[in-house]
Amino acid sequence: MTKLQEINFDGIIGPSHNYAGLSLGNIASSSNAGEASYPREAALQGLAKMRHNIALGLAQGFFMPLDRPNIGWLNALGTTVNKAESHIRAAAYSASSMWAANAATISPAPDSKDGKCHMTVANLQTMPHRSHEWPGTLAQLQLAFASQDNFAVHGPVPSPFGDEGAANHMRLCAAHGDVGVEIFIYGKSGGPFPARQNIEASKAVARRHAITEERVILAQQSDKAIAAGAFHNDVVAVANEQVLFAHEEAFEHREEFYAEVKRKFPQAEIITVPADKVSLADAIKSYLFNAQLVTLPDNNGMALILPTEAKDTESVWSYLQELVAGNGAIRKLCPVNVRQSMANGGGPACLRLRVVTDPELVDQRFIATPQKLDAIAEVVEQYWPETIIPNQLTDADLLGKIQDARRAVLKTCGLMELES
Ligand code: SUG
Repeated sequence: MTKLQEINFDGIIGPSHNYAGLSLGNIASSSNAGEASYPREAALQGLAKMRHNIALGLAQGFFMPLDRPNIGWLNALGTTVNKAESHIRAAAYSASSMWAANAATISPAPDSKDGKCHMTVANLQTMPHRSHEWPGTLAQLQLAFASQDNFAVHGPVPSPFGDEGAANHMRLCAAHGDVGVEIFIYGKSGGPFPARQNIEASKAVARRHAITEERVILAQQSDKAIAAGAFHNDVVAVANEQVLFAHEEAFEHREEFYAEVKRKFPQAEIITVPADKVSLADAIKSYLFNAQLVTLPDNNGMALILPTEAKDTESVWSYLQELVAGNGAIRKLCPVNVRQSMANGGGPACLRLRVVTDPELVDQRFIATPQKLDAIAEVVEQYWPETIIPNQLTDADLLGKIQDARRAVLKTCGLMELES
Protein backbone atom coordinates (compact mmCIF):
# COMPACT_ATOMS: atom_id res chain seq x y z
CA MET A 1 0.00 0.00 0.00
CA THR A 2 1.34 3.41 -0.89
CA LYS A 3 0.62 6.55 1.07
CA LEU A 4 -0.62 9.19 -1.33
CA GLN A 5 -0.05 12.80 -0.43
CA GLU A 6 -0.08 16.13 -2.22
CA ILE A 7 3.44 17.44 -2.73
CA ASN A 8 3.97 20.97 -4.02
CA PHE A 9 7.06 21.22 -6.20
CA ASP A 10 8.17 24.84 -6.50
CA GLY A 11 10.40 26.11 -9.27
CA ILE A 12 13.52 27.65 -7.73
CA ILE A 13 13.63 31.19 -9.14
CA GLY A 14 16.59 31.25 -11.51
CA PRO A 15 19.54 33.66 -11.55
CA SER A 16 18.43 35.26 -14.84
CA HIS A 17 15.05 36.45 -13.47
CA ASN A 18 14.26 39.69 -15.31
CA TYR A 19 11.41 41.84 -16.59
CA ALA A 20 11.56 41.72 -20.37
CA GLY A 21 7.83 42.17 -21.03
CA LEU A 22 7.58 38.94 -22.98
CA SER A 23 4.01 37.83 -22.22
CA LEU A 24 1.29 39.63 -24.15
CA GLY A 25 -1.94 39.36 -22.19
CA ASN A 26 -0.13 39.17 -18.84
CA ILE A 27 -0.65 42.66 -17.45
CA ALA A 28 2.11 42.55 -14.82
CA SER A 29 4.66 41.35 -17.39
CA SER A 30 3.75 44.13 -19.83
CA SER A 31 3.58 46.90 -17.27
CA ASN A 32 6.94 46.07 -15.66
CA ALA A 33 8.82 45.64 -18.96
CA GLY A 34 12.30 47.14 -18.76
CA GLU A 35 12.29 47.55 -14.96
CA ALA A 36 15.15 46.35 -12.78
CA SER A 37 14.60 42.88 -11.31
CA TYR A 38 16.22 41.46 -8.18
CA PRO A 39 17.00 37.78 -8.83
CA ARG A 40 18.61 37.16 -5.43
CA GLU A 41 15.69 38.63 -3.55
CA ALA A 42 13.27 36.81 -5.86
CA ALA A 43 14.83 33.40 -5.17
CA LEU A 44 14.93 34.08 -1.42
CA GLN A 45 11.23 34.99 -1.50
CA GLY A 46 10.49 31.69 -3.24
CA LEU A 47 12.54 29.74 -0.68
CA ALA A 48 10.77 31.54 2.17
CA LYS A 49 7.41 30.47 0.73
CA MET A 50 8.59 26.84 0.68
CA ARG A 51 9.78 27.11 4.29
CA HIS A 52 6.45 28.64 5.27
CA ASN A 53 4.53 25.76 3.71
CA ILE A 54 6.74 23.13 5.32
CA ALA A 55 6.08 24.80 8.67
CA LEU A 56 2.34 24.38 8.02
CA GLY A 57 2.97 20.64 7.78
CA LEU A 58 2.78 20.39 3.98
CA ALA A 59 4.99 18.22 1.79
CA GLN A 60 7.33 20.28 -0.38
CA GLY A 61 9.60 19.62 -3.33
CA PHE A 62 11.45 21.77 -5.85
CA PHE A 63 12.74 21.88 -9.40
CA MET A 64 16.05 23.30 -10.52
CA PRO A 65 16.26 26.42 -12.68
CA LEU A 66 16.90 25.63 -16.36
CA ASP A 67 20.11 26.41 -18.20
CA ARG A 68 19.81 30.03 -19.31
CA PRO A 69 20.49 31.60 -21.70
CA ASN A 70 19.43 28.62 -23.79
CA ILE A 71 22.35 28.67 -26.18
CA GLY A 72 21.22 25.51 -28.01
CA TRP A 73 17.90 27.20 -28.81
CA LEU A 74 19.68 30.31 -30.10
CA ASN A 75 21.97 28.13 -32.23
CA ALA A 76 18.95 26.28 -33.63
CA LEU A 77 17.66 29.71 -34.66
CA GLY A 78 20.97 30.33 -36.42
CA THR A 79 22.17 32.91 -33.94
CA THR A 80 24.15 33.41 -30.73
CA VAL A 81 23.78 35.36 -27.48
CA ASN A 82 25.78 38.25 -28.94
CA LYS A 83 24.21 38.36 -32.35
CA ALA A 84 20.57 37.69 -31.47
CA GLU A 85 17.99 40.45 -31.74
CA SER A 86 17.09 41.72 -28.31
CA HIS A 87 13.64 40.07 -28.08
CA ILE A 88 15.14 36.70 -29.02
CA ARG A 89 18.03 37.14 -26.59
CA ALA A 90 15.55 38.00 -23.82
CA ALA A 91 13.50 34.89 -24.67
CA ALA A 92 16.64 32.75 -24.37
CA TYR A 93 17.44 34.28 -20.97
CA SER A 94 13.99 34.04 -19.42
CA ALA A 95 13.79 32.38 -16.01
CA SER A 96 10.16 31.50 -16.74
CA SER A 97 10.50 27.84 -15.72
CA MET A 98 10.14 29.14 -12.13
CA TRP A 99 6.37 29.01 -12.74
CA ALA A 100 6.12 25.28 -12.20
CA ALA A 101 2.32 25.30 -12.53
CA ASN A 102 3.08 25.49 -16.25
CA ALA A 103 5.59 22.64 -16.22
CA ALA A 104 3.15 19.79 -16.75
CA THR A 105 -0.35 18.44 -16.16
CA ILE A 106 -0.54 15.78 -13.49
CA SER A 107 -3.18 13.06 -13.13
CA PRO A 108 -2.64 11.14 -9.90
CA ALA A 109 -2.66 7.34 -9.99
CA PRO A 110 -6.22 6.83 -8.65
CA ASP A 111 -7.62 8.76 -11.65
CA SER A 112 -5.97 6.67 -14.31
CA LYS A 113 -7.16 3.36 -15.71
CA ASP A 114 -3.65 1.88 -15.45
CA GLY A 115 -3.12 2.97 -11.82
CA LYS A 116 -0.07 5.09 -12.64
CA CYS A 117 0.44 8.78 -11.98
CA HIS A 118 0.52 10.39 -15.43
CA MET A 119 2.36 13.59 -16.32
CA THR A 120 2.43 15.46 -19.63
CA VAL A 121 5.11 18.09 -19.96
CA ALA A 122 3.56 21.34 -21.24
CA ASN A 123 4.62 22.52 -24.70
CA LEU A 124 4.05 26.21 -23.80
CA GLN A 125 4.21 26.96 -27.48
CA THR A 126 2.15 30.16 -27.49
CA MET A 127 4.97 32.26 -26.05
CA PRO A 128 8.43 32.00 -27.66
CA HIS A 129 10.28 32.44 -24.35
CA ARG A 130 8.34 29.56 -22.82
CA SER A 131 8.28 27.27 -25.86
CA HIS A 132 11.85 26.08 -25.23
CA GLU A 133 11.29 25.13 -21.58
CA TRP A 134 9.89 21.67 -22.12
CA PRO A 135 13.05 19.64 -22.90
CA GLY A 136 14.72 20.85 -19.67
CA THR A 137 11.53 20.31 -17.71
CA LEU A 138 11.02 16.84 -19.16
CA ALA A 139 14.55 15.85 -18.14
CA GLN A 140 13.76 16.79 -14.53
CA LEU A 141 10.40 15.01 -14.51
CA GLN A 142 12.05 11.87 -15.86
CA LEU A 143 14.64 12.03 -13.12
CA ALA A 144 12.36 12.97 -10.24
CA PHE A 145 9.65 10.47 -11.17
CA ALA A 146 11.82 7.73 -12.62
CA SER A 147 9.90 4.71 -11.32
CA GLN A 148 8.11 3.42 -14.41
CA ASP A 149 5.95 1.14 -12.30
CA ASN A 150 4.42 4.20 -10.67
CA PHE A 151 4.74 7.08 -13.13
CA ALA A 152 4.09 7.58 -16.84
CA VAL A 153 5.91 10.72 -17.97
CA HIS A 154 4.74 11.89 -21.42
CA GLY A 155 6.41 14.21 -23.91
CA PRO A 156 4.61 17.37 -25.07
CA VAL A 157 1.34 17.46 -27.01
CA PRO A 158 2.30 18.18 -30.63
CA SER A 159 1.98 21.57 -32.31
CA PRO A 160 -0.07 23.56 -33.05
CA PHE A 161 -2.08 22.83 -29.91
CA GLY A 162 -0.91 25.07 -27.08
CA ASP A 163 -0.72 23.39 -23.69
CA GLU A 164 0.16 25.34 -20.53
CA GLY A 165 -0.03 22.52 -18.01
CA ALA A 166 -1.56 22.48 -14.54
CA ALA A 167 -2.41 26.20 -14.63
CA ASN A 168 -5.43 25.17 -16.72
CA HIS A 169 -6.31 22.02 -14.84
CA MET A 170 -8.20 21.44 -11.59
CA ARG A 171 -9.05 18.29 -9.69
CA LEU A 172 -11.96 17.61 -7.36
CA CYS A 173 -11.85 14.64 -4.98
CA ALA A 174 -12.97 13.68 -1.48
CA ALA A 175 -9.33 13.42 -0.37
CA HIS A 176 -6.13 13.74 -2.42
CA GLY A 177 -5.53 9.98 -2.47
CA ASP A 178 -9.07 9.18 -3.67
CA VAL A 179 -10.26 9.01 -7.24
CA GLY A 180 -10.92 12.49 -8.64
CA VAL A 181 -12.77 14.38 -11.34
CA GLU A 182 -10.38 16.30 -13.56
CA ILE A 183 -11.35 19.66 -15.04
CA PHE A 184 -9.52 20.88 -18.13
CA ILE A 185 -9.98 24.58 -18.93
CA TYR A 186 -9.30 25.88 -22.42
CA GLY A 187 -9.61 29.27 -24.09
CA LYS A 188 -10.96 30.33 -27.48
CA SER A 189 -8.91 32.71 -29.57
CA GLY A 190 -10.35 35.86 -31.13
CA GLY A 191 -9.99 38.32 -28.27
CA PRO A 192 -7.32 41.00 -27.79
CA PHE A 193 -4.93 38.54 -26.09
CA PRO A 194 -3.85 35.01 -26.99
CA ALA A 195 -5.83 32.07 -25.59
CA ARG A 196 -2.95 29.92 -24.43
CA GLN A 197 -4.68 26.59 -23.76
CA ASN A 198 -6.09 24.89 -26.84
CA ILE A 199 -9.06 22.55 -26.37
CA GLU A 200 -7.37 19.88 -28.50
CA ALA A 201 -4.38 19.88 -26.13
CA SER A 202 -6.69 19.50 -23.13
CA LYS A 203 -8.52 16.58 -24.76
CA ALA A 204 -5.22 14.95 -25.75
CA VAL A 205 -3.87 15.14 -22.20
CA ALA A 206 -7.05 13.61 -20.77
CA ARG A 207 -6.85 10.74 -23.29
CA ARG A 208 -3.13 10.14 -22.76
CA HIS A 209 -3.65 10.03 -19.01
CA ALA A 210 -6.32 7.33 -19.45
CA ILE A 211 -8.93 9.06 -17.30
CA THR A 212 -12.43 7.58 -17.52
CA GLU A 213 -14.59 9.91 -19.63
CA GLU A 214 -17.17 10.20 -16.86
CA ARG A 215 -14.52 11.82 -14.69
CA VAL A 216 -13.32 14.39 -17.22
CA ILE A 217 -14.82 17.86 -17.58
CA LEU A 218 -13.83 20.30 -20.30
CA ALA A 219 -14.75 23.91 -19.60
CA GLN A 220 -14.17 27.13 -21.47
CA GLN A 221 -12.47 30.03 -19.76
CA SER A 222 -14.49 33.21 -20.25
CA ASP A 223 -13.39 35.51 -23.06
CA LYS A 224 -13.95 38.36 -20.64
CA ALA A 225 -11.46 36.95 -18.14
CA ILE A 226 -8.78 36.45 -20.81
CA ALA A 227 -9.36 39.98 -22.13
CA ALA A 228 -9.03 41.33 -18.57
CA GLY A 229 -5.61 39.67 -18.18
CA ALA A 230 -6.37 36.16 -16.87
CA PHE A 231 -3.99 34.45 -19.27
CA HIS A 232 -4.33 31.18 -17.31
CA ASN A 233 -7.34 29.74 -15.49
CA ASP A 234 -5.40 29.73 -12.20
CA VAL A 235 -5.65 33.53 -12.17
CA VAL A 236 -9.44 33.27 -11.70
CA ALA A 237 -10.10 29.86 -10.12
CA VAL A 238 -8.52 27.24 -7.86
CA ALA A 239 -9.68 23.87 -6.53
CA ASN A 240 -8.65 21.63 -3.69
CA GLU A 241 -10.31 18.36 -2.67
CA GLN A 242 -14.07 19.03 -2.68
CA VAL A 243 -13.78 22.83 -2.97
CA LEU A 244 -13.91 24.86 -6.17
CA PHE A 245 -13.18 28.54 -5.48
CA ALA A 246 -13.79 30.73 -8.53
CA HIS A 247 -14.62 34.21 -9.68
CA GLU A 248 -18.15 34.67 -10.99
CA GLU A 249 -16.76 35.65 -14.40
CA ALA A 250 -14.12 32.92 -14.70
CA PHE A 251 -16.03 30.57 -17.05
CA GLU A 252 -17.80 31.18 -20.35
CA HIS A 253 -20.81 28.96 -19.60
CA ARG A 254 -20.81 29.00 -15.82
CA GLU A 255 -24.18 27.42 -15.08
CA GLU A 256 -23.69 24.51 -17.50
CA PHE A 257 -20.20 23.95 -16.14
CA TYR A 258 -21.36 23.98 -12.51
CA ALA A 259 -24.18 21.55 -13.39
CA GLU A 260 -21.67 19.13 -14.91
CA VAL A 261 -19.45 19.46 -11.82
CA LYS A 262 -22.41 18.63 -9.56
CA ARG A 263 -23.38 15.68 -11.71
CA LYS A 264 -19.91 14.19 -11.90
CA PHE A 265 -18.88 15.09 -8.35
CA PRO A 266 -21.99 15.61 -6.18
CA GLN A 267 -19.97 16.45 -3.05
CA ALA A 268 -18.49 19.56 -4.71
CA GLU A 269 -18.59 22.75 -2.67
CA ILE A 270 -18.50 25.63 -5.11
CA ILE A 271 -17.57 29.03 -3.71
CA THR A 272 -18.26 31.72 -6.28
CA VAL A 273 -16.87 35.18 -5.60
CA PRO A 274 -19.40 37.68 -6.96
CA ALA A 275 -18.19 40.42 -9.29
CA ASP A 276 -19.99 43.05 -7.25
CA LYS A 277 -17.84 42.17 -4.23
CA VAL A 278 -14.54 41.61 -6.05
CA SER A 279 -14.28 42.93 -9.61
CA LEU A 280 -12.42 40.91 -12.21
CA ALA A 281 -9.86 43.73 -12.29
CA ASP A 282 -9.25 43.47 -8.50
CA ALA A 283 -9.09 39.67 -8.69
CA ILE A 284 -6.40 39.92 -11.37
CA LYS A 285 -4.49 42.76 -9.71
CA SER A 286 -4.43 40.99 -6.33
CA TYR A 287 -4.07 37.42 -7.65
CA LEU A 288 -6.65 36.29 -5.08
CA PHE A 289 -7.27 33.05 -6.99
CA ASN A 290 -3.61 32.40 -7.57
CA ALA A 291 -3.50 31.37 -3.95
CA GLN A 292 -2.46 27.86 -3.06
CA LEU A 293 -5.60 26.31 -1.61
CA VAL A 294 -4.23 23.61 0.67
CA THR A 295 -5.53 21.08 3.18
CA LEU A 296 -3.94 21.58 6.57
CA PRO A 297 -2.95 18.51 8.56
CA ASP A 298 -4.86 17.30 11.63
CA ASN A 299 -8.32 18.20 10.37
CA ASN A 300 -7.63 21.91 10.51
CA GLY A 301 -9.51 22.65 7.33
CA MET A 302 -8.09 24.48 4.34
CA ALA A 303 -5.84 27.52 4.05
CA LEU A 304 -5.21 30.00 1.27
CA ILE A 305 -1.53 30.83 0.75
CA LEU A 306 -2.03 34.24 -0.82
CA PRO A 307 0.22 36.89 -2.28
CA THR A 308 0.55 39.93 0.01
CA GLU A 309 -1.08 41.90 -2.83
CA ALA A 310 -4.38 40.24 -1.80
CA LYS A 311 -4.08 41.82 1.63
CA ASP A 312 -3.29 45.18 0.05
CA THR A 313 -6.44 45.12 -2.13
CA GLU A 314 -9.30 46.30 0.04
CA SER A 315 -12.21 44.58 -1.72
CA VAL A 316 -10.34 41.29 -1.72
CA TRP A 317 -9.21 41.39 1.87
CA SER A 318 -12.63 42.29 3.22
CA TYR A 319 -14.21 39.49 1.14
CA LEU A 320 -11.65 37.04 2.55
CA GLN A 321 -12.29 38.13 6.13
CA GLU A 322 -15.97 37.33 5.64
CA LEU A 323 -15.13 34.02 3.98
CA VAL A 324 -13.00 32.67 6.84
CA ALA A 325 -15.44 33.96 9.46
CA GLY A 326 -18.17 31.86 7.82
CA ASN A 327 -16.99 28.51 9.21
CA GLY A 328 -16.79 26.92 5.78
CA ALA A 329 -13.99 24.75 4.41
CA ILE A 330 -11.51 27.65 4.09
CA ARG A 331 -10.39 28.69 7.56
CA LYS A 332 -7.01 30.33 7.36
CA LEU A 333 -5.38 33.11 5.29
CA CYS A 334 -1.60 33.14 4.89
CA PRO A 335 -0.19 36.06 2.90
CA VAL A 336 3.32 35.44 1.55
CA ASN A 337 5.68 37.88 -0.15
CA VAL A 338 6.49 36.77 -3.70
CA ARG A 339 6.52 40.29 -5.14
CA GLN A 340 9.45 39.67 -7.49
CA SER A 341 7.57 36.85 -9.20
CA MET A 342 4.27 38.73 -9.02
CA ALA A 343 5.78 41.59 -11.02
CA ASN A 344 5.99 39.11 -13.92
CA GLY A 345 2.47 37.77 -13.32
CA GLY A 346 3.39 34.75 -11.19
CA GLY A 347 1.73 34.29 -7.79
CA PRO A 348 2.11 31.60 -5.12
CA ALA A 349 0.16 29.01 -7.15
CA CYS A 350 2.08 29.71 -10.37
CA LEU A 351 5.30 28.85 -8.59
CA ARG A 352 4.25 25.30 -7.75
CA LEU A 353 3.30 22.03 -9.41
CA ARG A 354 1.05 19.76 -7.38
CA VAL A 355 1.80 16.05 -7.52
CA VAL A 356 -0.25 13.55 -5.56
CA THR A 357 1.94 10.52 -4.90
CA ASP A 358 3.79 8.68 -2.18
CA PRO A 359 6.79 10.92 -1.37
CA GLU A 360 8.95 7.81 -1.07
CA LEU A 361 8.46 7.12 -4.78
CA VAL A 362 10.08 10.44 -5.70
CA ASP A 363 13.82 10.91 -6.18
CA GLN A 364 14.66 12.38 -2.75
CA ARG A 365 16.98 14.98 -4.28
CA PHE A 366 13.84 16.89 -5.33
CA ILE A 367 12.25 16.80 -1.86
CA ALA A 368 12.71 19.90 0.28
CA THR A 369 13.71 19.97 3.93
CA PRO A 370 14.47 23.12 5.96
CA GLN A 371 18.18 22.16 5.94
CA LYS A 372 18.27 21.79 2.15
CA LEU A 373 16.48 25.10 1.72
CA ASP A 374 19.09 26.73 3.96
CA ALA A 375 21.86 25.28 1.80
CA ILE A 376 20.15 26.52 -1.38
CA ALA A 377 19.67 29.96 0.20
CA GLU A 378 23.41 30.12 0.87
CA VAL A 379 24.12 29.43 -2.80
CA VAL A 380 21.59 32.08 -3.80
CA GLU A 381 23.19 34.65 -1.46
CA GLN A 382 26.59 33.90 -2.89
CA TYR A 383 25.89 33.49 -6.62
CA TRP A 384 22.58 35.02 -7.72
CA PRO A 385 22.93 38.47 -9.33
CA GLU A 386 21.53 41.16 -7.11
CA THR A 387 19.85 43.01 -9.94
CA ILE A 388 19.31 42.79 -13.71
CA ILE A 389 18.01 45.40 -16.13
CA PRO A 390 16.94 43.71 -19.39
CA ASN A 391 19.28 45.87 -21.49
CA GLN A 392 22.22 44.31 -19.57
CA LEU A 393 21.58 40.92 -21.14
CA THR A 394 24.39 41.55 -23.62
CA ASP A 395 26.90 41.66 -20.77
CA ALA A 396 29.35 38.72 -20.92
CA ASP A 397 30.13 38.93 -17.18
CA LEU A 398 26.46 38.59 -16.36
CA LEU A 399 26.22 35.53 -18.60
CA GLY A 400 29.12 33.86 -16.77
CA LYS A 401 27.61 34.72 -13.39
CA ILE A 402 24.24 33.21 -14.32
CA GLN A 403 25.83 30.00 -15.57
CA ASP A 404 28.02 29.68 -12.45
CA ALA A 405 25.02 30.25 -10.22
CA ARG A 406 23.06 27.42 -11.77
CA ARG A 407 26.02 25.07 -11.64
CA ALA A 408 26.43 25.87 -7.93
CA VAL A 409 22.82 25.04 -7.06
CA LEU A 410 22.91 21.80 -9.10
CA LYS A 411 26.05 20.80 -7.22
CA THR A 412 24.54 21.61 -3.83
CA CYS A 413 21.50 19.48 -4.63
CA GLY A 414 23.55 16.61 -6.11
CA LEU A 415 21.87 17.11 -9.49
CA MET A 416 24.88 17.67 -11.75
CA GLU A 417 23.45 15.25 -14.34
CA LEU A 418 21.05 18.06 -15.26
CA GLU A 419 23.95 20.38 -16.11
CA SER A 420 23.45 20.57 -19.86
O1 SUG B 1 3.71 32.69 -18.70
N1 SUG B 1 5.27 35.37 -17.05
C1 SUG B 1 4.61 34.07 -16.98
C2 SUG B 1 3.77 33.95 -15.73
C3 SUG B 1 3.23 32.56 -15.54
C4 SUG B 1 2.25 32.46 -14.44
N2 SUG B 1 1.81 31.13 -14.30
C5 SUG B 1 0.56 30.75 -13.96
N3 SUG B 1 -0.46 31.57 -14.03
N4 SUG B 1 0.38 29.53 -13.63
C6 SUG B 1 3.74 33.83 -18.23
O2 SUG B 1 3.11 34.78 -18.69
C7 SUG B 1 6.84 36.98 -17.99
C8 SUG B 1 8.24 37.00 -18.53
C9 SUG B 1 8.72 38.37 -18.89
O3 SUG B 1 7.95 39.21 -19.34
O4 SUG B 1 9.96 38.61 -18.75
C10 SUG B 1 6.22 35.59 -17.95
O5 SUG B 1 6.63 34.73 -18.71
